[in-house]
Amino acid sequence: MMRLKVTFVLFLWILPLALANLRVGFYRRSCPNAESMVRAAVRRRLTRDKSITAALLRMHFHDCFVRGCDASILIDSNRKSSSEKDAGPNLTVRGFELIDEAKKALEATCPSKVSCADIITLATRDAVFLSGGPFYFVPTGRRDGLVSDPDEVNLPGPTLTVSEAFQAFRAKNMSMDDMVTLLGAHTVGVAHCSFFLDRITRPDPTMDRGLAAKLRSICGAASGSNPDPTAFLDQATPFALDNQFFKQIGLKRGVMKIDQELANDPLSRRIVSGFAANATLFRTRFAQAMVKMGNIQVLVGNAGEIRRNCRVFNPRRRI
Ligand code: HEM
Ligand SMILES: *[C@@H]1O[C@H](CO)[C@@H](O)[C@H](O)[C@H]1NC(C)=O
Ligand SMILES: *[C@@H]1O[C@H](CO)[C@@H](O)[C@H](O)[C@H]1NC(C)=O
Ligand SMILES: CC(=O)N[C@H]1CO[C@H](CO)[C@@H](O)[C@@H]1O
Repeated sequence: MMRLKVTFVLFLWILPLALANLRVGFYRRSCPNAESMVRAAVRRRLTRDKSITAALLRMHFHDCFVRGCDASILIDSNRKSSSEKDAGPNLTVRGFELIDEAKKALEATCPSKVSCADIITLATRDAVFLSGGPFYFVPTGRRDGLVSDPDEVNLPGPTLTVSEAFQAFRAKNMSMDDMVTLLGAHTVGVAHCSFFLDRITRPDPTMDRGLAAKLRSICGAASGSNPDPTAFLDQATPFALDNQFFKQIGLKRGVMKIDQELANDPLSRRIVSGFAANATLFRTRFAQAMVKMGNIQVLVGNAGEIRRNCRVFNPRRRI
């Protein structure tokens, strides 16, 4: 009797913990091909659009930093209510069609099983690997959120100092090392001139002169049809997930202020030089930090829902 009671109490205590955790291979039984189907969609897109890796990384970051990794970023606004997509910093998040494509394939094979939040996480993992970055196992089992509110979007901006930017990361239990590592995602992709114009319109001693001249020419070509041109964030290998970003900022070739600050600020510069000197170290840490970011405030168990269409909440069931 005593034994039974102890086991029972132990069981009650362990059960919520087990449910509350993501785990690698969550869909092994419910949808065995889930991960390979997501990978196929990413691979197809990458063959014609190398920029999708950057799009997914940014989407994943913006998703996880608003209300946790719950696919709130995917909700379309409608006449009745606006969503995160309407908030300023969303501006240029892209790649939504790729998530739709993967979701469509998954719904055809295993309806209502695989969350949109997990699709973002898996697609980002695959794009990172297919762009030369590390492969890592990602825990899955996230559920999709029921809220997407533009007023909750409060992401760090590119003109912050390192310590200001760190407030946003610390609020998510991420360390300075995690933040510097994750900003290494700026080794792929682009920024619009409006995000760094202040650094090239007046002399900025923290920027390499050659880069400043190049950026002035890119941004000076703005026109009616292209009012806000873009420049690569990594001047050396803009489509490769490598440690070049850290080498470039060491040469004053950071495009946005926050990027350059990482190399200059005593809070972060040793981490930067460590990554610049050791590509393996960056790969290892990047994989770890991505998994950690993907675990921020996730919904699990019976919380939230598995959206059927990533852009809209499921219709409420009538009781
Ligand atoms: C302090 C933190 C961060 C700030 C202030 C920041 C800011 C920005 C800004 C302003 C852009 C340019 C957007 C545009 O012009 O379209 C950008 C691009 C990008 N960001 Fe960040 N970011 C931060 C952290 C991160 C993190 C943690 C990741 C992912 C792990 C990330 C991934 C990217 C990528 C891949 C791009 C290129 C997007 C593209 O080419 O479409 N960023 N970021
Ligand atoms: C950060 O960790 C603390 C202590 O473990 C916890 O209470 C809090 O909910 C965590 N915050 C996030 C955003 O995960
Ligand atoms: C680079 O980092 C890896 C991974 O942490 C480590 O094992 C290795 O010793 C480092 N190499 C050098 C030259 O410091
Ligand atoms: C992708 C997307 O939906 N972007 C939106 C971001 O917010 C602006 C401003 O509200 C909208 O015009 C964009 O359509």
